[in-house]
Amino acid sequence: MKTKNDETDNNFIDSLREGILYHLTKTLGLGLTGVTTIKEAVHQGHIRHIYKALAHALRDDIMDKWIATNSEYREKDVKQLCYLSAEYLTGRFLGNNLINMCVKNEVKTVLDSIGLTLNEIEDVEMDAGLGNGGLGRLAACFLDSLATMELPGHGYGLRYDYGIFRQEILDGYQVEHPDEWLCHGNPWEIKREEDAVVIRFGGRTVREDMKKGKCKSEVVGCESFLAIPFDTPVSGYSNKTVNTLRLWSTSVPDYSQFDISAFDKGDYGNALKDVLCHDDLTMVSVLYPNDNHDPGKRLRLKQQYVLVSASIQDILRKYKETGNPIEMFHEKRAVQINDTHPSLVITELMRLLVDEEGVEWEKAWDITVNTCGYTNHTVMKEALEQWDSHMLGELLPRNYEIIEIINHDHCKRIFEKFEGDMDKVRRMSIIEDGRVRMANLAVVGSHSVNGVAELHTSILKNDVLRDFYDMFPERFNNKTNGITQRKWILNANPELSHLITDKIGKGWVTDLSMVKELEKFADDEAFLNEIIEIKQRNKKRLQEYIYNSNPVKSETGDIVERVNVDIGSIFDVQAKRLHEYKRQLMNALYILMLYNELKGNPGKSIVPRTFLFAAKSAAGYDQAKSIIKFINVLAKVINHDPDVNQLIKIVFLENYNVSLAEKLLTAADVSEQISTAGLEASGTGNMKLALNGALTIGTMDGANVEMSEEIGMENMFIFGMRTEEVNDLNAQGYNPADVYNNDRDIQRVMEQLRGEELTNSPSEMEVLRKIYYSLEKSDRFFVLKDLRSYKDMQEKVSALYADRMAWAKMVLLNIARMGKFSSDRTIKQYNDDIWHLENVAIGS
Ligand code: 26W
Repeated sequence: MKTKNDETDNNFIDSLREGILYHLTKTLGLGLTGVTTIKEAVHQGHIRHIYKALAHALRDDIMDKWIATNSEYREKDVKQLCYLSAEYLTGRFLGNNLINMCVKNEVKTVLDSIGLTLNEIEDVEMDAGLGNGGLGRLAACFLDSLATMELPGHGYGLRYDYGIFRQEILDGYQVEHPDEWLCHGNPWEIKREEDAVVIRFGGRTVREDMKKGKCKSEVVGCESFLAIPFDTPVSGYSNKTVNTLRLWSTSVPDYSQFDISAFDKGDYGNALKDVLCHDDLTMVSVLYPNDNHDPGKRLRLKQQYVLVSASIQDILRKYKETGNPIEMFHEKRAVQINDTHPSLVITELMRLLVDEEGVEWEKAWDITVNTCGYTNHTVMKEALEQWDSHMLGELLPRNYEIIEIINHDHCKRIFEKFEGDMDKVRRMSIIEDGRVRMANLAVVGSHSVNGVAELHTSILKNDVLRDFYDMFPERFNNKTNGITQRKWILNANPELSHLITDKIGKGWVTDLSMVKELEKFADDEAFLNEIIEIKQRNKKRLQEYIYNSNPVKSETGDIVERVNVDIGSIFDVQAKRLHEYKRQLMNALYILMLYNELKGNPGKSIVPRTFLFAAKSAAGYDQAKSIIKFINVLAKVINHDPDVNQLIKIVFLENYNVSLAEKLLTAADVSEQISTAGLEASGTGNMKLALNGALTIGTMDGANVEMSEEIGMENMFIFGMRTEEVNDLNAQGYNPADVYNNDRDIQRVMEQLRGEELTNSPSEMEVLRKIYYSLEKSDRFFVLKDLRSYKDMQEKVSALYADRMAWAKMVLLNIARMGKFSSDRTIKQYNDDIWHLENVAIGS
């Protein structure tokens, strides 16, 4: 197939048709059933086949560039980045590829000629949901930026057979179903059995001399099996670079055996036990659905080791093929550790260098530290990974031994540097109290440690990792997150993309700072009207989606009602994982206050609002699940109350994933970024929403702080306690009763949680009470404390929305000032400060 090179390319259209027909009849075998044309396939309803044939045809086109990219990296012997991440939340691949290959119009033309729309075909593809939330989606944005910026950077991860669970909302409760994303095959990946590697668990170490561990050792009596890689191409935007996402698989699952009821209870261990006959085979089977919470499960450790061991063996093998000496490894390869999940790469690289390559310990340590960089994504204590020492020692005896040696040297250095400060030694030790602290290992074994927003990095330096900052100040740096504008505007919001390009040209697609030029239209009413109209059309599409695809369902899954939302109302969106620190509960309590106010003042007129929630809760996170149920109880009450339901409505969108995000975020007027200050490392949904023309109501947390610096405080709705105030209150001791005893409206809301006013169902009352007690007892995340200032700020939001032009102007200023938040900028900073890769323009 020819490569597309100019605006609308008729040659490309012809060869695309040929390619689709070839794959339909031959690769997919429809020819055997008598199909000879694409139209026949359509008439017979083979839509999935059309999707797959299209994917294969595009892949053929990608393949030449992929081969060229690989061979050029080899020939030029350039430094390459290996991004290690346990999660990649890529979503669908078709859209990414159409955008980056610049062939969307051509594909539409072909589909149009056979009576299909691109949407129909796109909807066939299952999301690749190999991640929980922000961290996984960031990894996907980074891959897009690396390829677009022509940097040699590849992703390594795990090919989970089941990605993040599919969420259903039944009678207001979250129910989890296994995500069988591979059940119809995956046309984008290529299995590479020839690159399989052996992974070993268990056994015991023996060594050549008895000197404690620093010499060549061998593990005997272990259990071995294979990890097999699957490669997916990652195309850059409008260039010839195609990098690789390599995902490791260890199993062939049997879908029929999956125990869904155990899964529903959040009991992953049991749900998985019967899926596969052999424990080893389960290793890479299911993504752990926890975000910011680490239950320290053995299976998860095994998964992490598969990722780490398979990847670094692969990296080392390919490196050795270049003929470069092992001492130069860190000059030719960089490894970035995405949170601590892949941090065992440090000990695994040490093991391979010392035991397999015969490198002397101190030299190996030098190479390892210079190769690795660590990115922290959370300050939540319950998310910081710690493994039980016995478990780690039993599962990975040599790696554990290596940790002990690293820790011994490390503690000795602390003792020397800080003149015998044993408290400091204890705080910084990698092994303490029978646990291995992975963040400590990651910092000690990396030459770079970064947070993901300025505020987050300063909290790492001054608080969470303070001792480490004292010891290694030169290692710490900030890399504020970003998002790829190709996925989040160009693909998700085509109309807005056209408008921007019409006004300022298409340079913004690869240089987001150019959106600044839109500022000059801030008083251009015609332009502002166009922005409003595009938003209205996006809202209309979401309204249809809600009506058709997001009905309210009973416990048994029967449709109870369809919800019609008013596109004249403010679309107020909070879309992110459900976590107490993100404070979906504060949003819900505000809605209850608003409801009370409207009930108490019949005839009161407000700007109508639709409150849209989308969130998955970890399967075993009870409090989060209660909050989902509470939101849905409120929805039931409010949506059915004729006194208010013309003014406010609540919709909980089930199964939030990347594809739904594209529909939801582009239709939002208001973006809820209301975490307790100091706890959201960065946030990236905040950026997606602002770029798509939603105004932010938020706290001074994560990247909101930098957004407010760029956009201007006056163009956002910032409220609530600042990080220092949260810290002070925590130090003083916070009593939530002080808040509700002094605020009648909040007191009223507390009474409603405890009483029978909202529901008389015993199970619902139990949920509400649970929430009541969590607030009354500790209110750990200061929901009540910030509630009043949140409500006051929401009133300002409504007032502004009533002034159509003032609102639109602020929207425009938000979009125009978001240039900093492209992942291209983030990747450039990682590269300038940490990786030092050279740009490789393929085929020039
Ligand atoms: C061990 C369980 C576990 C699983 C995932 C612990 C921690 C995580 C992640 C680090 C949680 C996460 O996704 N963090 C988010 O990372 C985003 C990308 O940097 C940030 O924008 C979010 O603020 C942060 O919550």
